[in-house]
Amino acid sequence: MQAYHELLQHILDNGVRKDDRTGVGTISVFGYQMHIDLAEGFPLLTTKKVHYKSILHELLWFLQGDTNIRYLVQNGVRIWNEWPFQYYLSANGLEDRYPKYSPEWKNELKAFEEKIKEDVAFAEKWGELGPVYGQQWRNFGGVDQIAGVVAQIKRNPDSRRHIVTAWNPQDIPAMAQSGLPPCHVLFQFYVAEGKLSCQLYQRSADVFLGVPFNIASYALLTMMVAQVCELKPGTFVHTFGDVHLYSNHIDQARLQLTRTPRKLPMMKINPEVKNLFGFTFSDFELKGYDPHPAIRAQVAV
Ligand code: DHF
Ligand code: TMP
Repeated sequence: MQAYHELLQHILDNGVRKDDRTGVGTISVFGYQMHIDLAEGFPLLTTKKVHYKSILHELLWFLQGDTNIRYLVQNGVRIWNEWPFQYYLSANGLEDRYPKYSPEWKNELKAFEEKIKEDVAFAEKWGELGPVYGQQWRNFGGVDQIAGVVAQIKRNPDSRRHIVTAWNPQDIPAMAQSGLPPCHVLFQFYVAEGKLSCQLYQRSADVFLGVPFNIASYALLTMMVAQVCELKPGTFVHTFGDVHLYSNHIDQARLQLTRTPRKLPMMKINPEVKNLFGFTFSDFELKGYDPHPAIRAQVAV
């Protein structure tokens, strides 16, 4: 995945200093595009170990229309916990007692995760992210965009209207409260020569932590939609708005750039599944993933 390394290097070389909502600070560029050919293997980074099970569970969770972190937490996926946790602290006047990123904050986050796992009522109250991706994909003001786009690809593949949007202006305030307004905002499918391609517009992109997940997630979604529409996977086009490297991820990015990419893994999907909403975790098998070690970094909350 040379394209990802080029993006990291591009930001290091051309990024400008820019403050941001989280207070961490970034170097940032505006506007960038990558083309990833899905025939070359499954685009999971090999220059650091990426927790692909989180990506798969998150995608299945989106497709179910779920917006509560409980399913994720129960399956060992922690990537969405910090935002409802921070909302829980602020709603209960606990922000001063647990300063962001402090050891006490990290301990309390673990306790919060345990409560989400064990206590249904607590999870219903505090584990909800608001009307985020799952809700908008499956029920945007009553419209099931995912079912619609799949039906349309089958019926009229040449259409130029295969669009799904998570950006619902009326719902943005409710998303911002305990979750985040969508970062991967809009995607479009394209069919030509028996192949299904997908382009994503991502308005805001954390290049070190979020982007490796976003690439693999949309590659997988494209493969799944291709299978149920009896097409071959084509290209994933990843288009960015504000793509940034947080100031506390710069050393990690430089370390990653010293590493040589290895052969991409393959994703095997159970060929029997013909309904996009019928996939389960065990229908997927990642083969031949041999990454360099993980590189830890603090996510900006
Ligand atoms: N906020 C910010 N600032 N950056 C993000 O990438 C981000 N992504 C969100 C929600 N809010 C965000 C959802 N996706 C991680 C990866 C993706 C993700 C959230 C977090 C992450 O922390 N990854 C670590 C650990 C993964 C693991 O649990 O194993 C990594 O090293 O990849
Ligand atoms: P923002 O809402 O202020 O733009 O902050 C969102 C941050 O999360 C930003 O750093 C981008 C990052 N992000 C990703 O890179 N990918 C994702 O899938 C998500 C949800 C967030």
